[in-house]
Amino acid sequence: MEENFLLLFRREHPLESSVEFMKTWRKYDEDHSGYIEADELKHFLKDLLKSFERTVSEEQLITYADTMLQLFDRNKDGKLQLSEMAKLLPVKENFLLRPIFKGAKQLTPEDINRVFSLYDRDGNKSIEDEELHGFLKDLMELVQEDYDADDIEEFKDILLRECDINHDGRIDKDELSMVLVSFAKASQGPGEETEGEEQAGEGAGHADAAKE
Ligand SMILES: [Ca+2]
Ligand SMILES: [Ca+2]
Ligand SMILES: [Ca+2]
Ligand SMILES: [Ca+2]
Repeated sequence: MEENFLLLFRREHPLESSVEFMKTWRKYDEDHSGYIEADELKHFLKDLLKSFERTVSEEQLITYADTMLQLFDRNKDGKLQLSEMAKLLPVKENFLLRPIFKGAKQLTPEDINRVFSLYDRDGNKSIEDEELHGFLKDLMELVQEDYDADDIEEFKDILLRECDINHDGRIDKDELSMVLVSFAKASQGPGEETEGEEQAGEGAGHADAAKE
């Protein structure tokens, strides 16, 4: 039965990384609505089956798309958001879930290099477009289970505002290193060395006065 084939496929052929996932997402969200609607899901399933030399009738495809929606459309709005599609099309590994990122003080330059090359798939020394979206998706998955395309965009704005030092809309290695270090710090939770940001800037006039 093709439905079973499709479900098996997910388990046996996970995508290499979230970068590939975001490429696939962009390809099949044909109207850029931020969701995979039933029609788009049909195209995805059709191509998937075709890549295994299986051709199916239009009617069958509609049935499969329907089944997949029933299984993965958790909030029942009739379309797949990013986090729902991520369940249908899993990736091998979320690199950021590796233990080194959990309370890691000791992120080495090698760790940073490794993470960087995992996301910089085209090797042009920066993380951009789908690479950046893949990175954001992995980060997002660490903090919340349900998320959609808007969440990723919002998150992207925040990340770039904080970490895109040279304002080119991409993340280079130094910038990534900043993200990872601050992220590792945050996931350590409160404890040693909380650098409290105590009312910085308030009453700047006093500073001069205090300085004899
Ligand atoms: Ca769409
Ligand atoms: Ca949904
Ligand atoms: Ca790149
Ligand atoms: Ca940059």
